[in-house]
Amino acid sequence: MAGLATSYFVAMVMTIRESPVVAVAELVIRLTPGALVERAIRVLGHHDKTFLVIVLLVILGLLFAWAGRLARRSWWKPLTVFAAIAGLGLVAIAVQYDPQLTDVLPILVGFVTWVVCLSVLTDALRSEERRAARAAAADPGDPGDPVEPRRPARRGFLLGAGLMAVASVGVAVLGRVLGQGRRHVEETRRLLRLPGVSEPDAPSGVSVGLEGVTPWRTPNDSFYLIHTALIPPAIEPKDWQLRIHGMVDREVVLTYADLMARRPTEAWVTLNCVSNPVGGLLIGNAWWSGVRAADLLREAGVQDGADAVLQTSDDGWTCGTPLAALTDDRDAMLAIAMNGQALPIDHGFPVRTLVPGLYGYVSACKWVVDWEVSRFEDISAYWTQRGWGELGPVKMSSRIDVPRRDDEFDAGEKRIGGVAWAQHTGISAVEVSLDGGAWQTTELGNAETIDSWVQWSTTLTIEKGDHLLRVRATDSTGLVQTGAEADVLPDGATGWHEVHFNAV
Ligand SMILES: Nc1nc2c(c(=O)[nH]1)N[C@H]1C(S)=C(S)[C@@H](COP(=O)(O)O)O[C@H]1N2
Ligand SMILES: [Mo]
Repeated sequence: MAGLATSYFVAMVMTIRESPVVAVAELVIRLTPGALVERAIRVLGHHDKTFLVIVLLVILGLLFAWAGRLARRSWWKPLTVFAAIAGLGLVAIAVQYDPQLTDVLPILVGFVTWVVCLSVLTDALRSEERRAARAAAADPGDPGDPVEPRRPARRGFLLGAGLMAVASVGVAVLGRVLGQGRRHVEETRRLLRLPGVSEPDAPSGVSVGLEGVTPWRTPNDSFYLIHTALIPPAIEPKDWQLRIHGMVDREVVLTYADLMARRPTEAWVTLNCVSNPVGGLLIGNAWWSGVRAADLLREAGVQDGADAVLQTSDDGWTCGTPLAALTDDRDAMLAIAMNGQALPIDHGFPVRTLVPGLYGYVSACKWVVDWEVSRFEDISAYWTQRGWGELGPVKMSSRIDVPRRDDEFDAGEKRIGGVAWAQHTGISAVEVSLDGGAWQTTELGNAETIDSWVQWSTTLTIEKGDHLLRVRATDSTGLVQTGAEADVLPDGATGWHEVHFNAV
């Protein structure tokens, strides 16, 4: 019970999913022949899932009882039973729609709870059993029935089990109460209609049409996620406010309704993480809709001498953003939508900041609630306190998506491709070099804006054997991407992405 309760708690509080037991019920429904499911629905109406969950709980209860009996003689046999149950839960979670890494947490926490509670409750009893067995072996006249455990051990067990039962109910009820807020926010988010927010398809010509090259537009559910908060804040739009204060003439307080009432500014923008290694995947491109930061700051009246805005998230995370990047013509925004949908909770619902050309850690504050106009010398922010650079402009880079590392394919003509970005400057060329040979130009997909990545591709004739492919970009000012390797710390990686592959 305790393990079910803690896993339910974690699922309720940290995710927007049901408990793992429900995932197993859904798996059972999926694996049941359609005709049988239909008949069950006819008999049970729409309580079929509830019914199935109750059946599962009864089965679990029997398995737990059996594991408890096994615990009399062995510590590892019951653990195997629990591990098998947890394994089933993992399978059920892995096959559900859009599984996330955090969805595994309820299972882990539940399993650890089982291990700990089982050992706390049964260790003393097991040594009693062994004592009784020894006594029986020493005295052949003894009928061999297990002796009643000594009273302290028994009393301890009953007390422990009782406490755990009470705590389990408490944990489950608490999870339900806390989880409801989060689910309500998700429901509100799903039903939001945002006036003026559009949902365009990727513009024509941006794709080079090569399978294996990352899609030009990154869908919300596969967009990379980075945040320090263990549990992303769930904020009702009606409770959200942004306070703009500090070195301003007039303090401004904005509500979500205020943002919705303004005509949104919209743009394709690529978001980069400073921790993205050369060739890495911590980058995505989306259609963002929101309100121009420059307009808001003008309304507040920024005072002379200010050069930074200290942004604070509802979760306490902070970042210092260069004021110039928020007020120049790049249309930095308070974003409310991503690819035409209200921001997903994990991506900062209801409101986050988005600044083309700056790494996320200095600019893209999710669940943003406070802007303090200030000076860099007077502020310190989450990552800059930890040794990361203050300004955080995105460095030009390029990546090979096809072929993948250690791919093997037939020698001959081979189409290759990938992506490149020089955010807020623009890419003018992408070149590749095979086995250290001369740099050859590639064809670029349409560059819809200088703030998004571009796709590149070309066809190479490849001979049998091992090969090394390198890529480098040139930006619109003529600057060629450096091959000098730098680590992601303190302000972003540099170097050429290279891929080994084999032609047969
Ligand atoms: N509140 C908050 N906002 C944050 C962060 C964070 O840890 N907390 N991480 C930042 C970093 S380092 C990046 S790269 C981007 C990632 O945004 P995404 O998770 O929507 O892709 O968010 C930024 N905004
Ligand atoms: Mo990041």
